[in-house]
Amino acid sequence: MSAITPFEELLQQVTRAAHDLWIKGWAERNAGNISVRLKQEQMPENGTATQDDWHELGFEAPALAGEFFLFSSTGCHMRNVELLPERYLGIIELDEQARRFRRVWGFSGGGRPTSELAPHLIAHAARVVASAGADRVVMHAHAPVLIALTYSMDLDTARLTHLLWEMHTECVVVLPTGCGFVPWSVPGSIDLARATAEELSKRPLAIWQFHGAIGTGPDIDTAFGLIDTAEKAAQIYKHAAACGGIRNKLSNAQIAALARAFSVTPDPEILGE
Ligand code: 2HA
Ligand code: ZN
Repeated sequence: MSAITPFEELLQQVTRAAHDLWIKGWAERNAGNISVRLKQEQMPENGTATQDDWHELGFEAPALAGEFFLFSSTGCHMRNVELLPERYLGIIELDEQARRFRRVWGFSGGGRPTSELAPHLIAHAARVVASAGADRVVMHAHAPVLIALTYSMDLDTARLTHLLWEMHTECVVVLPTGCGFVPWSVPGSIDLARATAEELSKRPLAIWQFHGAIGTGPDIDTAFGLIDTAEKAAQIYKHAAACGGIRNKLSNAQIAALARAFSVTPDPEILGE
């Protein structure tokens, strides 16, 4: 029995995540996208020789110069990725100035990386610095209850984070630095990318107002798990509100006790509110 290669394993993880984004109800039509900054050992066995021209990014991400990324393709439906991974996924290489990219694997049928290329790459650049190189995954999903909160409440990062911490015991443990709130901007825009990166330089998860979540981490499971945990807290809030209103929630003292028990340090500015 031949062992699975790191590249094959990565493809399995990404196709599983794409399937789960669909099953969760977080990826209607072509919603959602995934990118992974590749380790050397995760490169495809058949190499990355390419005929593709270099394409201008329209921005620079110097922290990512020369790096390779696996991306979901623009327009792809997450529910279909597992059927044809080489069509709906692909690898891009950034040039040494991190100003241009070219396709070096996949995207068969002429696909291109996601329309959210700028927010993804600028998020990767922020997380490379914030995590000292550990974080490699950026995942975007239309998690509906988190999105609904941005319609029903006046939020900022502190209010959103506090609400999630209060409504689910897991939250402060999984997200001690909080969940960033990013005011609405046009999807895929540099404005959205820069505002997101500002939040992601301090915390691994952010919510785009009226749009969705963007989770990051060293691996697929971590990025997916952050979105899942925040969405679960938002669901609990929604269910409790529908069951007659929020009468009880975790207090600051309980949140602090959780943090001590699980050896995490909640953002003091947010816990203090
Ligand atoms: O990729 O979700 O935000 C489709 C989207 C754009
Ligand atoms: Zn989206």
